[in-house]
Amino acid sequence: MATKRIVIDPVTRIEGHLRVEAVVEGNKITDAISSGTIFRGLEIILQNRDPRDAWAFAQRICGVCTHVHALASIRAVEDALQITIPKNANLIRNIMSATQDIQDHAVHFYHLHGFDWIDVVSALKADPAQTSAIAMSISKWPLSSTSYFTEIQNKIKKLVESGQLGIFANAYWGHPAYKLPPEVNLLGVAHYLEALNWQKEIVKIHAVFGGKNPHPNYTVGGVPSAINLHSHGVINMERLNLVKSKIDEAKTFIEQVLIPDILAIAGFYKNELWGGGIRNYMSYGDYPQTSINEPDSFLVPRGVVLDGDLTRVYEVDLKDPEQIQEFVDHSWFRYDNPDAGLHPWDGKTEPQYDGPKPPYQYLDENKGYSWSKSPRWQGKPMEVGPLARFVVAYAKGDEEIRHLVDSALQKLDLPLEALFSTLGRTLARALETQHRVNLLEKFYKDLISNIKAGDTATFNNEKWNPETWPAEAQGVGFCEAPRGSLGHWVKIKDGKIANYQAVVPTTWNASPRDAKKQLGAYEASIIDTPLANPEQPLEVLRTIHSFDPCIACACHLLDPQGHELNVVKAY
Ligand code: NFE
Ligand code: MG
Repeated sequence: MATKRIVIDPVTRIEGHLRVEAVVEGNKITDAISSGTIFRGLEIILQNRDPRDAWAFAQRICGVCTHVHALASIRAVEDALQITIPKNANLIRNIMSATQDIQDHAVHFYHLHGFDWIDVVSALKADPAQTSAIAMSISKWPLSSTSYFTEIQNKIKKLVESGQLGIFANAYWGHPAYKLPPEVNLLGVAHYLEALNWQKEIVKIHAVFGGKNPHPNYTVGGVPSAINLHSHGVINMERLNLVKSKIDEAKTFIEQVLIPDILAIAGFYKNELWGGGIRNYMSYGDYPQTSINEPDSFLVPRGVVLDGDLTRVYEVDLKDPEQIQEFVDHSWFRYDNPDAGLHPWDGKTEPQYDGPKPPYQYLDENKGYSWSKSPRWQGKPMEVGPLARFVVAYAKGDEEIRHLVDSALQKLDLPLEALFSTLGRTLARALETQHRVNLLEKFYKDLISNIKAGDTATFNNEKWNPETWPAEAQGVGFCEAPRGSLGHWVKIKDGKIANYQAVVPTTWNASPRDAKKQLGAYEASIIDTPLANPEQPLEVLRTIHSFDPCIACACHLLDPQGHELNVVKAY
């Protein structure tokens, strides 16, 4: 059968530059490569700096997951220097993380991924009265009248008639793989616009505790937020009440808009259960109730599930040199031994581009083809992210996750196996917002009762002076970022950073092949995907987007020449 090679470059509605090439036989994908096409070098920039400053540089790895790199960085330094943090600091960090997850997931669902499923142009054909009836049948969200949806439809009409689609440009409108009736498409567009407004409200929680968003402030030893309930200029009762009001708003939005939407939309796509890929899932775990050093206290559990087998969960040890390693034999980096993996404490960032000279037609999968490395756990490729966290938690018997998953699948009349798919990944991310808003309520309550009991400490300065540090130390800091397991490994020597490596969620998922030719999670996930129209590979975009790619994070490495790759091509 004749084969074709499709190139999508750049994949849009993501952060950064991702290129995907897929080999198509007939209308099925038989091979794929995923390439991160930017280099920035943040790990090099961190060398020789004061470890207490590392978070501020590391945080600039990304502007989407704006807080997690700061958190992983300070946790790494605290691990190296054995610094413990006050209870309030742990609670506030958990509140910051849950806030980040909710905002990032909602933006992904509506703004980065929604239009893979919702056809804006079809919404013009909708009967607003029917949209209103559907909206009222699935939710008590007040913005649901016929006149409201008519107004939204008129807005879209004006845009389409102007010929300038603006935020709605660059999509395969009218593609046969769109399955929603016009009325549900109209509902989706309305909520796209509402979510755009709402997402800026939830991040005010970051501004309260971290001064601003994106990139809230942090500090090694705690959080930089002084608490005094009766004082101006610090965290007081008025600020905490604002936080509570944003948590309440988020809960209403998630329960009345986001969750009903995902269930309604998934109902029309539930027969499309491809996109599972490697079915190895990993979570480092996060949301410690006591300390990050006590994984048993994590409210998002740690573990690995292999090949979708929910009967067994493997332990993960981030300090074991055999467990987590990065390979570069298909990346544009140099190791002394190109086939060996390096644990991040001994990791190297030495760029060595040996790809084709731009402009080029195709990359060569037998050579280097990405600025992303290939991380592996025990030599195996892993998927990380909301679905991975859900699979691990489900396998470990986490009751809340089991309830969330079982009730959603029951409503959709789908078996558990359906989770291992593009749809399952998108469903898990949406359901995770419900889990996180429940956590937000809990952490907020715990914070208030701890403060009311008289504990206002937020910072531990015992080891602030570098003279108290050992001559050499090493640590690892981790968290569960919106896109998955994130780790920063630091080595400190004579008060300065001697080595720094970040292995981020998108590096796991977007990774190229390794020395054993095992595909990364994106690559494996699109194999066997049927394409309705290979000239318009919407199904590929759906699956790749379902991971919520962030190439700025994955490559954390700028292309000094600024390669001209910003053309979407489909051969
Ligand atoms: Ni730039 Fe990130 C997240 C991290 S990478 S978005 O979430 O870490 O996947
Ligand atoms: Mg790295």
